[in-house]
Amino acid sequence: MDSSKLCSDLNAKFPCEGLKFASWRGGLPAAVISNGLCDAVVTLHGGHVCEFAPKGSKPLLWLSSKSHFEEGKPIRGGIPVCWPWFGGAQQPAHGIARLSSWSVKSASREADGSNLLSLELRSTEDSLKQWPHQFKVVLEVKAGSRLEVGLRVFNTGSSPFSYTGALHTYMPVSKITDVSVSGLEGASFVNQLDKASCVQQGSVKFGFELDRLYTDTVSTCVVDDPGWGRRISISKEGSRSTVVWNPWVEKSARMPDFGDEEYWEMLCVETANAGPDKVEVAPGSSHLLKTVIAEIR
Ligand code: TA6
Repeated sequence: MDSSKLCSDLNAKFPCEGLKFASWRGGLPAAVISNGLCDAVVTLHGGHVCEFAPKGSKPLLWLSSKSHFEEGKPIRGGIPVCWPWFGGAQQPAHGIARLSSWSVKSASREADGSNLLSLELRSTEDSLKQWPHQFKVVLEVKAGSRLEVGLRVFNTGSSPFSYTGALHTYMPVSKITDVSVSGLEGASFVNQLDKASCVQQGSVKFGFELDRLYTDTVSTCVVDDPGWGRRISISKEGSRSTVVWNPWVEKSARMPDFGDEEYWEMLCVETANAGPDKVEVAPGSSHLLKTVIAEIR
């Protein structure tokens, strides 16, 4: 269906103050939110929270200037939904959810002035060929003075399944070598570049390719950005692993949808179920992975 026709049908079906469906970048149908507390954009492609900025603040999410905005390709930035696998060991990398077209389940304005949007993805004959399990996944986005994103995975089949995944959050920073990430002090991590097992000493600092899977941690992380005089907290539920990533020089140059110099202005702190933090869901049960991103005032 043509994007503008779909959006007008969605606006008729889900009338909602502060939230309108519209054709966004690349013509992708998206929920465009502007509710006095924040501005945000969520595309149906990938169930992808692309933009979020509290009113009067710089954005808390980062998008590459080189990102694709088309079916079949992941969006580079925002919060990619990595599911039902995390990483590139299986193709497509980071799973099928971020390449799928999600449907709208509900849209509402909450009493606190925020907007609540629920998107849904269900198993299909095609998805069963890529991942042989029946599922329903609901992405719940609460956009207000802070951003809450929950990924609830339901097992709608008759046998247990297990998966890995992440809410792969990209955030803007003033200058990567001037910022740090706290909250992971003393946590064990696997360096994804050489698979070495390490323990985090002090806060995480940047100045080289950094790709770390922190295991057995439920901590809230804080990005401390003195250049912009701000701190961003990333708290979580349903997750015992956190991934921190900055591609630095060579990896940036290898990614066609990432500017060669963009590593200076971004980092990822990802709320994950990755590595040993694999999730098993029994038939009829569900698991919630949730991240809350807020500016610390
Ligand atoms: O979360 C870090 C990571 O796994 C990196 O290894 C890098 O591959 C990044 O994800 C982006 O993956 P993508 O498939 O989106 O290019």
